[in-house]
Amino acid sequence: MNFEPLKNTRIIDTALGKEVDKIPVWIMRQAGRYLPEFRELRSRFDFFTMCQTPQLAMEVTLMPIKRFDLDAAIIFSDILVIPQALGMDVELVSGRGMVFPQPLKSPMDIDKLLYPVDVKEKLNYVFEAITLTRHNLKGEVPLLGFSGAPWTLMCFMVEGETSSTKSKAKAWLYKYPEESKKLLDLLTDVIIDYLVGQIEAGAQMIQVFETLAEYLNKSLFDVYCYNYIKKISKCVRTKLKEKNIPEVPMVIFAKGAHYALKELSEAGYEVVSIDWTINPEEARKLMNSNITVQGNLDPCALYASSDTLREITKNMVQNFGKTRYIANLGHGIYPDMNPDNVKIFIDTVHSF
Ligand code: 1CP
Repeated sequence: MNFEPLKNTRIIDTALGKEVDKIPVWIMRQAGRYLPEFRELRSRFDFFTMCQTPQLAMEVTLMPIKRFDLDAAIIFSDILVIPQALGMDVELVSGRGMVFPQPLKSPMDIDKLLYPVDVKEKLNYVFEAITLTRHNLKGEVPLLGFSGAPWTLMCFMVEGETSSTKSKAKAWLYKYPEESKKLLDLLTDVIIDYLVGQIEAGAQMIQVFETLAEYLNKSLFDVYCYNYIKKISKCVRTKLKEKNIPEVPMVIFAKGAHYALKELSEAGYEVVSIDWTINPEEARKLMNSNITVQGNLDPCALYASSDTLREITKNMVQNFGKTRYIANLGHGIYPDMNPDNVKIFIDTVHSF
């Protein structure tokens, strides 16, 4: 595909445990609603139309790169494109968030999913967006791909709508353990093909979002989360080898899974991303030392005054230590945050 050579390799090098000149930094949800230029474009197009139109997805991906000294771009898309590829309707409804008009109401609904699915065909628009974006990045920074992890996707597919307890999805784990595993297995297989497709299309690093791990405990995590995220890292690498495509570093973000940090550091990912509720030093102690850690500024620290934000960011970097560390927020940035503070955060990280 003849992409230009990568000029900024900080984030890749750090993921692989190599020394770098400056601490790399990117921001979860950096390509979204807090940017006026995004809101302008979004006022003219439906959200999923934007995801499905490679030219628009590319433009949004580049927006934060044009503004800030970021060390990575992340492809503009959403984790819910997988349920869509499986035949489910998903709508972004103003004031309600993501809505599935027909969620999975009982395990019998699993058979209604369009599975097996030809990921190459159904999600080709994401692959095209990745290739187009790689060309337009001209090697400035690496391009990250991503996917939701099985439990998080299952949660959305069963809940159908924002819920504070996730009790419908959790009820499945207690009432229908075997059927839940069937669904998680199916999602795992789709995710593996989806990630391999993204890497084939030009993604240079991959993040797996298990955002809803915080609703599990260790025993549920062991059965309904861990095996699947391990299978993803293992099978993605095996499939890449079979296709003679070089491996890329992989990041796992299992939000709230402090009860399983050691296991996460042994799940076959180069990087473990941690949320803001755990102290970096503590987290490192719990994990294998050969892992790179990403995180973990409380997103709300971006509401602080410039001086306070600089102070908090400095403390965070010191707490992580400068090696095997990728700076980020502990979760995605919120729509009402000030882009000027994003700049302060990034520049403070780079000033070390
Ligand atoms: O205009 C709008 O309102 C759209 C807002 C928006 C955006 C910009 C949504 C709706 N998704 C996205 C993009 C997106 N989603 C990215 C793009 C790249 C980037 O990071 O800049 C990524 C990585 C995601 C991932 C994602 N989507 C996650 C996992 C990460 C996380 O933050 O926890 C989740 C849970 C979603 C679902 C989702 N997408 C959008 C909404 C409102 C939601 C949450 C729904 C809910 O919690 O009820």
